[in-house]
Amino acid sequence: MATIGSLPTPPRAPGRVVFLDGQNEMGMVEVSTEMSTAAIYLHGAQVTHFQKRGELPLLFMSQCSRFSEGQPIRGGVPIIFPWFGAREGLGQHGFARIHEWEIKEFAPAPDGSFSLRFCLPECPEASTLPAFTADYTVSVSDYLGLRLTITNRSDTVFNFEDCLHPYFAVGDVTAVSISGLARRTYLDQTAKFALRTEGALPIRIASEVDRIYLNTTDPVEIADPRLGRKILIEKEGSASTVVWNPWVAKSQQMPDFANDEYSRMVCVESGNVAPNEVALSPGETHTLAVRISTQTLA
Ligand code: TA6
Repeated sequence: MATIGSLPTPPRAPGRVVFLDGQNEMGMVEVSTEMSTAAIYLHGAQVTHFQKRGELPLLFMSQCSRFSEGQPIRGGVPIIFPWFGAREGLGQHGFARIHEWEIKEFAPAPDGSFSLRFCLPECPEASTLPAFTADYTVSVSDYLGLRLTITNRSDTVFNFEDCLHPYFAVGDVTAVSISGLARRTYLDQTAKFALRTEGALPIRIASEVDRIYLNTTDPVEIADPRLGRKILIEKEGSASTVVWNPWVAKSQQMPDFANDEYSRMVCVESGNVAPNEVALSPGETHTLAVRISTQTLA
């Protein structure tokens, strides 16, 4: 893999990797290949754009998103680590998504795709945790590949939650159906984490949905008849899947999200949450891998 310092110019590959200032002069990388384009902010190592050539963008980005220190970007794929949800006196969803990651390597592949590796530098919030390293690899191809690798560098067990939290762009959320979670049990965050069981039919969205499906390693598919596409989310190293749409009331409570944007997005997230949290032994490594691809909806 090439390293940034060793290449005076972007690699002579069919595609291009360009480093530039994005919104609010935040550092970002734009990747273009023959198959797709992508954009990744160093802030949170957050993929904010992915688009296969000839298709509409895969990911939703709020028009009201903040791009500022200490604030998460509202859209794309936030990295949720080392905890999911609220923690007394601490930020929602951990701190990985509000710090600037370092880009360590990028490499073109013979098939014209690119992979870029980021790492999370030392940060104050980590001082109370067992020593760890966090690496994140993004593969830009005719699919979007994401791999979050956590290594326990301490001599104690490191318990953490992780979740890759993509906001998918959809034509009309009330028209999509989500399959792959039939009969799974879930924690219903709209009902004080009540434990419920999903039915046999694909999930439809007609109100706020905020569900942590447990003990599921299956792929999930979003069928979007408005945009005429299916989004397939395959995963490894993940026992939880989260499905979220804020619907009307929650949208109005989010300052970095427009009131009507709920109809154009849905989150299907892959991770290890709540009882599925990871207990990583000293010296061990855990990888959460997600592969997101699209097909035309026949
Ligand atoms: O996606 C599940 C969830 O935990 C929802 O409850 C909602 O809070 C969402 O994450 C977004 O969280 P954020 O902190 O980015 O507003």
